[in-house]
Amino acid sequence: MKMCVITAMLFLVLPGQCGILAGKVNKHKPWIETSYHGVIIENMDTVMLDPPLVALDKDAPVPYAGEICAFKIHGLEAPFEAEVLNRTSGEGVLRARGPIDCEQQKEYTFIIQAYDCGATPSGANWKKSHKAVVHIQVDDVNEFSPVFREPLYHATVTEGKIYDSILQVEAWDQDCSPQYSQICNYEIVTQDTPFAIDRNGNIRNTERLSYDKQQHYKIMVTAYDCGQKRAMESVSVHIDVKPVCKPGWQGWNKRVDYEPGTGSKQLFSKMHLETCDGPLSSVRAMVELQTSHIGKGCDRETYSEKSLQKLCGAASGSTDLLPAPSASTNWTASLLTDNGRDSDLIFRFDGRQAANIPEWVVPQNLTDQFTIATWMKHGPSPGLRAEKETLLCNSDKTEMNRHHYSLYVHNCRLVFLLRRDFIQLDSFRPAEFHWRLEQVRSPRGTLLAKGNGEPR
Ligand SMILES: [Ca+2]
Ligand SMILES: [Ca+2]
Ligand SMILES: [Ca+2]
Repeated sequence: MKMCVITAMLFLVLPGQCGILAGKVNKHKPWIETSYHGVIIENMDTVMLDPPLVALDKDAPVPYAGEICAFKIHGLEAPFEAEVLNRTSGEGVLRARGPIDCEQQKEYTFIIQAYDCGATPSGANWKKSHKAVVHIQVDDVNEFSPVFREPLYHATVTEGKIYDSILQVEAWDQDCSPQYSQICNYEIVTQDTPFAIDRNGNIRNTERLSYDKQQHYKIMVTAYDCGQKRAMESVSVHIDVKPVCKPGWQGWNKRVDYEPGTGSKQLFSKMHLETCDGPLSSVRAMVELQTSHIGKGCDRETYSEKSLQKLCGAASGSTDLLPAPSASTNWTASLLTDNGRDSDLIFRFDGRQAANIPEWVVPQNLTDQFTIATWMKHGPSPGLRAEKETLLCNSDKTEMNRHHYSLYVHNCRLVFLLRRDFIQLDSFRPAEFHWRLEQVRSPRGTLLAKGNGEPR
């Protein structure tokens, strides 16, 4: 009897020699750790478990009873499954049943149990281990790029100021981890702007802005997550520059152009008083009008004769036919004058008197190119309408009946007569230039004529 027991024990420890007997006994349940910690990278299926998934069975190496047949997971919602890799060693693997999305769920906790293969090939009389807790953490993949919260940013700044922050832009990122979802950096994409942005999205100006120089800026800004993924689309930031409020009269121009004879004209129709919301006790305005002479025009009353010639484009080396009277220039001494100063003297001619300019002053023969510049205020004609009013005349010394050249007003025209071959006494070939000028017709107009024209 005692021998039989020993024999039976021998069969148990040597299952290969007596499979039938051994297969009927499954004494021990498998053993696993009490908890596991796993990590899975999102969108992958393999879970890295710590410690590794291994079930031990004290019945080993008895077939079935000492082998591991399954790991079962409890928790319907857990998208994981476990598979036995090696029944004898008890090694297993844990993997995802489908794609794991970190943005959906970052962690999973469930129960796992190991099952041995039972006492027989049919699996009868199997044993299961205790319940172990598995905690899975999903590792993030940087799938998403930053997106700005607003489609457009807008701010207004006052010129001349330096701001610490004009405005703050903000981007966000859909990834599940701080590393891949936090915004680590912002950047201004537009080149050469007077703005800078910090890592929190605060935009500041790097120099004082001038409303007169530029009233509007448009800059593009991008963002990076902490995984260095850049926003797919930059955002537009519009910055308007507002002028500093300057109290005073506004909406008027210093210069007003007025054409003589066009009737009355409102000078400051859009003028208003800007008080910049300051208190106002009384308003006193004084308007002073100055005739500012027409730019580069020939302004007889402001410029000296020399400056005038320059302005009118008269050639250098010109001859002043009506200089102020002096010891050497006495031919203007008897003329009526206004109260002008020496170089600005205005002579008055009434049709009865003239200045005889000495021969040495006047060119006898005008060259191919010459300019005659004259300024006059043409009063009402004292005589008949058809009478010639001569401004300048060079004639024969005797009789004075042949004009070599002459500038005169006749009817409504300014006429210049030129006879180039006056030395030949028998020939008479004058050329006449006629200008129909508005100034000549107007009795009070100002006359300015340059002696360049085509023979009529
Ligand atoms: Ca067992
Ligand atoms: Ca992700
Ligand atoms: Ca990201």
